[in-house]
Amino acid sequence: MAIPSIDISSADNYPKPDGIKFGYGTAGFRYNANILSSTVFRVGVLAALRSRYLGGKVIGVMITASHNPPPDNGAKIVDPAGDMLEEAWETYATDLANAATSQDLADRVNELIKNLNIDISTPANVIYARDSRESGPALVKALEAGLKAAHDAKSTDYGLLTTPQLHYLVKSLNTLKSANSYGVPTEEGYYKKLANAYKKVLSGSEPYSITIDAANGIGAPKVSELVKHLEGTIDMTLINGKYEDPSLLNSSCGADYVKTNQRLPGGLDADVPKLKLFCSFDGDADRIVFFYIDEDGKFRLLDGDKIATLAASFLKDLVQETNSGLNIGVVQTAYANGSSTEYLESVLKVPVVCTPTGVKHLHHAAQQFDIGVYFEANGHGTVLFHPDAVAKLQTFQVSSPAQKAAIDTLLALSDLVNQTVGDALSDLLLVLAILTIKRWNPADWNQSYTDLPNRLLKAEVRDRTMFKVTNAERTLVEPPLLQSQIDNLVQKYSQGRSFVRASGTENVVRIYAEAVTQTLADELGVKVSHLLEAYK
Ligand code: G16
Repeated sequence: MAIPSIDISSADNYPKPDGIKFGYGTAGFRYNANILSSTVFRVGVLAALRSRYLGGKVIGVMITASHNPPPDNGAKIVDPAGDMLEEAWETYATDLANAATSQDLADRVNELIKNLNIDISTPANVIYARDSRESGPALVKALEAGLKAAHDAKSTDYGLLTTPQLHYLVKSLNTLKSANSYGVPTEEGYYKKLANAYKKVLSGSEPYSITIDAANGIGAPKVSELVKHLEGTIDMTLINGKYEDPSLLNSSCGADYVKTNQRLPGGLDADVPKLKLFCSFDGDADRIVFFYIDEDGKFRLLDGDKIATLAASFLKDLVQETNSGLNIGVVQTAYANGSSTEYLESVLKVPVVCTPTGVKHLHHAAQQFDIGVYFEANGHGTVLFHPDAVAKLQTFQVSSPAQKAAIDTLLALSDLVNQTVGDALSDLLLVLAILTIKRWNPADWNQSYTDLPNRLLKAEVRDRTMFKVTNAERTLVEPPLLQSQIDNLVQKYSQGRSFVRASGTENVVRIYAEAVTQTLADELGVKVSHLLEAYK
């Protein structure tokens, strides 16, 4: 039987800009919004094909550029389980985004339909949402045009959401009325699930006090909504909550700013109380980092590594209490501070896996454990509870009240964390729950290990695609000789470590350096970045 082709002549309204090669990067397409509409149209077409290919499962599309500055935007596709798009399909996305003309695009689409044997009469189902960027509404129009062109895919606009909320909805819709239903597939259902789990974990405890820097992004109204459902179990103050003014997004505030600059975000008084807990979200609230001012008045960062170690240590104690034999592992990237890895392996005795940057890589590695904790140092991460591990806990024959309490807490935590992707709101509650139970202030949390001083820098180069890496991004294979030049520098520094990799979200190359003192880490970072001047 001949496979019917589809007509996407409306792509003419969204011509591809000349001279640009689009790539599906670390977290989807991410560019200046002015050049993105052709790509977003094609993302609509591909999302509809992906849904049909999977028999009509719900696929998500998020219009966001997360931590990037206000003029940027992006699009990423969410797979039915709420995780990131399967890697083979990233290649198809890049291929469609680079079709030069509408005819070329139609040919590539029809070829994909043929090669993958996609039945285009299968109803497609795509849901989408956007962050608070000014360019969002226009890009949503381009997406809708792409969905319509792809044989009128059924689609639902969820308006303004955080990225993790869209991931939650995709998974909840696909598991609706099934034995492993993930949650009620509404925004309200999301808040209720998190709030109920938090209240269960912390019944009767004093509310923890926290000030949240929402990066002037969509996390601001959404965390306020969540707090209403928490009914006084959290004492929250919000700063940088002006999401209605998109020009302020991520500007001198937010998780990326605080992590990279290792300083307080704008919007705080100079006279910040000591030992009080703060946190920063990024622009679409899929990342979170915490911080405080210590007794000597020094800024202290509690980043993704500190969240991972806090969670792993707490979960390990609980698992031991259950006597269930479940295993726990932690997944990190090359950006993980050397001290955190050392602490996990030597003190907590937890296995650590290192993957390339990007939640998609960490997520898959974490699925190999009964309980997999994954966090990038930048604060992007979550905890995965393997379905078999949850089933084991649910049916476990308990022999003591302590064992039962530990099992109940673990099960409540599996509801508290958004297991589809890193989620600033859910991670916030996870951390507050642990700190409350342990009765820890931020300094107690921070004392588990001392970060090796480090520096993160960016450099603009003429073509970042020439930087090819291996060994979970810790070693450059191209350009030739650059890695040996870096190695020569690193060996001169006590506890020195440095690597260079191309960003998959910004048009820069990132440089990470670590050494025994801050002065030396800064110096190593600057020297490595000087090596990159040859590639400008
Ligand atoms: C995205 C990814 C993260 C990654 C970050 C930076 O975060 O989801 O996994 O760490 O980009 O990636 P790169 O170094 O390749 O630019 P977000 O919060 O911007 O979506």
